[in-house]
Parts: sequence; structure tokens; C-alpha cells
Amino acid sequence: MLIFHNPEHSLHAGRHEMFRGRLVPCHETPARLDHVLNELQRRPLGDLRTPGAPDRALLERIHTPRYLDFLARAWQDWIALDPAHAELDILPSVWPNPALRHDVAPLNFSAQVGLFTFDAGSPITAGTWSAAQAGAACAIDAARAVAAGSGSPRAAMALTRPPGHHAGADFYGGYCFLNNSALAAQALRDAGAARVAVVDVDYHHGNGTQSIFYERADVFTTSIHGDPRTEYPFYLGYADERGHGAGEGGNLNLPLPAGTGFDTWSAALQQALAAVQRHGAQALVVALGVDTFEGDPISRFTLGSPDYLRIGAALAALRLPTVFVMEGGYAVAEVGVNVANVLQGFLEAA
Ligand code: Q9C
Ligand code: ZN
Repeated sequence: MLIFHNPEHSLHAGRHEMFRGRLVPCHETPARLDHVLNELQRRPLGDLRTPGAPDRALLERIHTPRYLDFLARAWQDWIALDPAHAELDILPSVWPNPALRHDVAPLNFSAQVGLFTFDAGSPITAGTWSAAQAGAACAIDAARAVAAGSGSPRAAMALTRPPGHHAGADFYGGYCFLNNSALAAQALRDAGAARVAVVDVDYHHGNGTQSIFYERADVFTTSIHGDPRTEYPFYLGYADERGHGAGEGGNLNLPLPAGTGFDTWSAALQQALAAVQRHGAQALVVALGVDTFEGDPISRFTLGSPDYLRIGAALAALRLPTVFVMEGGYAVAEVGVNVANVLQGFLEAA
């Protein structure tokens, strides 16, 4: 399969995220992707491609112009406050909770940061905007290649970071800035697929993707994830969130308790895939996080590396044009094997 790789991913390299009163080293590191590339050199699963320029018009179909403009100028505004900031990451310190106003954009830079994010774990660095844009271009190009009929089977992978599924129309968080999976889904729609499904298998609920498509009938979203009562992102991802308005019934959340193993997890996947078929999807986006792995340092499912082969095979059984988009996975040394296993399982079953 075609694998669109973002060589600029390493420009996004956060130093610290806030955890229990301390700044701790970021889990979402450039090394994650190096391990996937190494594994892809050992196994001939696809040809690597470099993406073209990001399509600003498509970015604006998923994200607001005001949010994109903020991301584009955040680093220069940060440096303008104090040149010494070049050695520091941008992290928020104040947020507008629901009792405060969201419709005004204060001139104060910290206030602007808080307006556009929902956690203190997603640093913006000097290269974040470049990396995120190239990553979005990977997802868009992968979707357009699949839509154009490239590949046999018709499948492609966007191998990129930072990840995307926690980012909404006008906010970042959960290590995500541009919603690559949502962009892939929109690109498939724009290329003619009347109905598209996003299946999110990352350990964490895909809150950004859900919120982007929540009132739309044309993109079905489903997510299998750690129960938000105990797991990030906490404030979304419950089973009673089923879509709204035209999107009523167009979202399916399958939260599972911490400690869930592959038998229970794969039964949830079958439920998700049955729902995708019921909705008549003509193309599939897989938000591919491998933080469901037993060795993941921030997650609590217990999938083993061979299980990822079976996930790939289950996805191939849908027989749909498929775009894989890289999301989470923080057991850095095993991320490569686990991602490659999904692709190998898919190709062997296709
Ligand atoms: N500071 C993805 O997997 N956890 N994002 C914060 C420790 C945030 C995960 C807790 C986890 C975000 C794409
Ligand atoms: Zn995750």
C-alpha cells in the first residue's frame, strides 16, 4: 500500500507536559515514527511517498480560520514576548470554563493559548505548525490516492505525527493540532464517496473527530476506547453520545474498562464494523492508535503485538477503500511492530 510519510514530523518536538504538578518529558516523541519507519524497512508493506503542499481550503472545511491563524502565528507571537522563549515550549495556564466568554479573543497571548486548547499536555514548539501542516497533507494525499483508485487493495497509510483525533474545529489538545483523520474523511467525501466512516481504535476517545462530524449525516464516527469516567479525555466519549440533528445516530462510542483484553476489545470492533456496514459507508478511515498495547505507559488495555495482525484482518473484511491515519502509541520501541502488524494483517486478508 502507499505510505505517505511526513518528513517534517521531527520539527514538532515538545519538551514537557504537565502531569500531577510537574512538568514531565513528552510521551509523543519523534522517535515513535522512527520505529515505524525502521519496521517498514524490514517488511515490504508499501512504498513511501512524500506529501505535497497542504490544501488550505480543505483545512478550512474542518478547522476554523481563526484557529488556523492562531496556530500559524503562535510561535512568532511567543518569541515576540521574550526572545528567551525560544528555549521554552508554549503551554497554557488559563482557560475559559463554561461560565466565561469564548466569543472574545483577548489580546493577551496566554489567554489566547487557553482559548484554543483544553489541556496542559500539548506543547507548541517552533516546528509544530510546519509538522502539523505536512501531517495534514499526508492524510489528505493518502485519501486522494485511495479515492483515485491507487493501490491494490485500495488502501493507503498516513504515517505522521503529531496525531490528530483529539483536535476539534477550533481547539487542540491530547498531543493533537490538526485532525488528520477528519481531513482524510473530508477528502474522501470531496472525491465522491457519498458516505464515509471513521473507525477510531486509539486507546483514547476521538473527541475531536466526534465533535467535528457530530451533526453531519455523511460521516459516521465510531470509537473504541478507555472508559472516559477514568481515562482521558474524560469529558466526552460516553455511550449515550449518538450524534445530533442530521447526525442523529451517526456516532457510536464503545467505552471499555481499564484492563480490557483482546477478546472483549475485538467484540467491540465487530460491533463498530457492523455499524459501519449498516450506515452504508463507501470508504473507511482508520484512526490508528496502538496505545491499546499492553506495554503502553499511559494506557490500560492489554493487547499483545500479534493481536494487531487480527485487527488489520478484521478491517480488511469490510472490503472498503481504506485510509489508515497514525494516531497514538507510546510504548515507543513497540510502536513500529504494532503498526506494521495492522498493515500486514490488512494486506494478507485483503
Ligand atoms: N500528562 C493520543 O493518544 N494524557 N493522545 C495526559 C498525562 C493525554 C493521548 C496525561 C493523552 C493524550 C493521540
Ligand atoms: Zn491515544
